[in-house]
Order: sequence, then structure tokens, then C-alpha cells
Amino acid sequence: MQKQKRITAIHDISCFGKCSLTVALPIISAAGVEVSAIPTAVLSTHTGGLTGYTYRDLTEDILPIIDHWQSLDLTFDAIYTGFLGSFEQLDIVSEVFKRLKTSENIIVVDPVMADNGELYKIFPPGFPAGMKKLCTQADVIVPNITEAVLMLDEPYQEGPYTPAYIEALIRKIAALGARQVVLTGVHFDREKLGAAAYDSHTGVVSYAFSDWIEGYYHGTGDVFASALTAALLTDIALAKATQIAVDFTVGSIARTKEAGTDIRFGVNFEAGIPDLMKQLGL
Ligand code: PXL
Repeated sequence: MQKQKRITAIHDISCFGKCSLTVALPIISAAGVEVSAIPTAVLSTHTGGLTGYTYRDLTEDILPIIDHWQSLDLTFDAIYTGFLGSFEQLDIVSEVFKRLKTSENIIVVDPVMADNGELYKIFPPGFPAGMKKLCTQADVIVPNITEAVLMLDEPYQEGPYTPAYIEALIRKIAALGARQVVLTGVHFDREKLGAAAYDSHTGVVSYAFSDWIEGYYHGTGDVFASALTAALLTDIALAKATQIAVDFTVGSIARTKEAGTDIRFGVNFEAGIPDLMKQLGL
């Protein structure tokens, strides 16, 4: 048996409403990869469309966790970050990257902060500039179109998009420093929705689409980025990893829609795990 890969996932834990760590842990574990969690905050629910949530900030715990891990000589094949609750956490996670980065591992940043043209209400207006700085340390970035334009300080445009627009946008994001960029929310018509993937070593942009399912389902960005990370750690090439992540996410949305579940409660990704494992060759 090969040595098991290990990653650390740095996200909040929203106790209800599947997203962030409650999504990243099971999906990446399903790929046979060990996940060490660093919770950035504990919330009773996520903040998307739900009000009255509790919020316990864990900023002060992050570096002591790393100190302890370093005393144990722990190493990681990837460092994967998602929702970060404050400017201070951006600086701390930057420090975590400096401490845990090696020539062999990858840093995956999902710059969770916005969607549908709007910054999430919990974040101050300067947050995208801070997230942009963090992205300069990443090997792989997984923004949606809103997050990409906010980091580039460009106006948000509604789709459908053109390949020329998407390819220019993805190259500008890659110029921040990441080798690979996967841009979500890409569509050239109202029939298909998916992602574009760019590898700056080859200069190639590839697309992964699926049938468009109407409705805004919460937590799908985390389902997508977790499945993508799982596939990349299984040594699947970027274009195929992106298609696997699109199919897994869309399957989760379809099941949830069919069940008539509240769109704020998260998607049924669990039932898709056996197929995901098959796609990953496990
Ligand atoms: O799914 C992204 C996400 C993660 N964590 C929290 C959130 C959101 C999106 O709203 O509120 C706490």
C-alpha cells in the first residue's frame, strides 16, 4: 500500500447547512486522503440566507495549532483553504502557508467571499484585496466569476459569457501567481453551466460543463472545490479533475432539487460519494 496522503483543510465549521468543513472532510476522506482540520470559526449555521447564527471566532487558535503540529514534524501534501472570517485570518493563513509550504506540496485557495456579483455581507469592502494577496501564495485557485472580478477590481458582468472573456479573465487571475486556476460559474448560454480550467505551464484552457439546473443551492462551491482537491490529490490531471468536480456537484444539486430540500440547507453530495470514488479510480 502506498503512503497515505495527508492534507490540512482550513475552513469554518458551520454546524448546520452543509458547507466548508462538513463538506471538505467527507469528500476528501472518500478519496482516501487523510484530512487534518483547522476550524477558523464555529457557526451554528452558514451565513447564506440564514439569520441569527452564532459565530465563535477561532483566529487565536490557528497559529498555536500549527506550532503544535510543527513540534510533531507533521507534513502535508496539500493545504486547502476556504471561508476565512476576517482580515486578521488572511494574514495568519499567509503565515500558515509560509510555515507548511514545501517544494512537494500544493496550496489550494478557494477565495470564498462572493457570488452573483456581490460580496457576502459579512465581509468588509477591502476584503477582496486581502484575498487577492493571499492568492499570490497559491498553486491552485478556485474562484467563481464574482470572486475573480472582485480580486481584479473589475466590474461584474452578467452571463452568458464568451470564451474570449473567460480566457482573458482566467489568465489575469493566473497572473497573480498560481500555476492552475479553475473558474466556476462559466456559461456561454442558458443550457450548460460549468467551469474553465487553466494551467499556466501549458497555457491551455479547458472547459467542463453539465446541464444547467435552476436554483441557487448553498455550499456547492465547497462541494466543487473539495471534489477538485480530492481529484488533484489522486493525481488526476486538471481538465479531468475539473469535469469530475462539475459532475459530482451537479449530481448533488439534482438529487437535492428532486427531494425538494430547502436550498439553504446544503446539497445531497453523500449519495454521490460511491460514484465519485469510481471516477477517482478507487
Ligand atoms: O459555502 C461558503 C461558506 C462557508 N462558510 C460560511 C458561509 C459560506 C457562504 O455563505 O457563510 C460560514
